Amino acid sequence: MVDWIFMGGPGQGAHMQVDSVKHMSWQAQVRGHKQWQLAPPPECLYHCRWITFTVAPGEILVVDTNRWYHKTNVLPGDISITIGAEYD
Ligand SMILES: O=C(O)CCC(=O)C(=O)O
Repeated sequence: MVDWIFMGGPGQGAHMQVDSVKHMSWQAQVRGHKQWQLAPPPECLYHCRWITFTVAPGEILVVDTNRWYHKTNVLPGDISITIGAEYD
């Protein structure tokens, strides 16, 4: 299983992608604010909506990044630090 840490300054983030890891994951926002955009997996493309939200320090996101396309953007004000791990 993969553990990870993402760090970046305002305006940085991940481009729209899906992952290729074994399980879904939790991601805890430690510092800074980061906007996420989730785009539905193909099987619910015509029924599900895009989801856009911001995570703040102390919040934890649980998402299957293998299925949901995702994109992130660190918001102005501080660097962003996120830790996460796969779980089953
Ligand atoms: O947290 C980020 O900025 C990127 C997260 C990501 O792309 C991932 O978990 O696969």
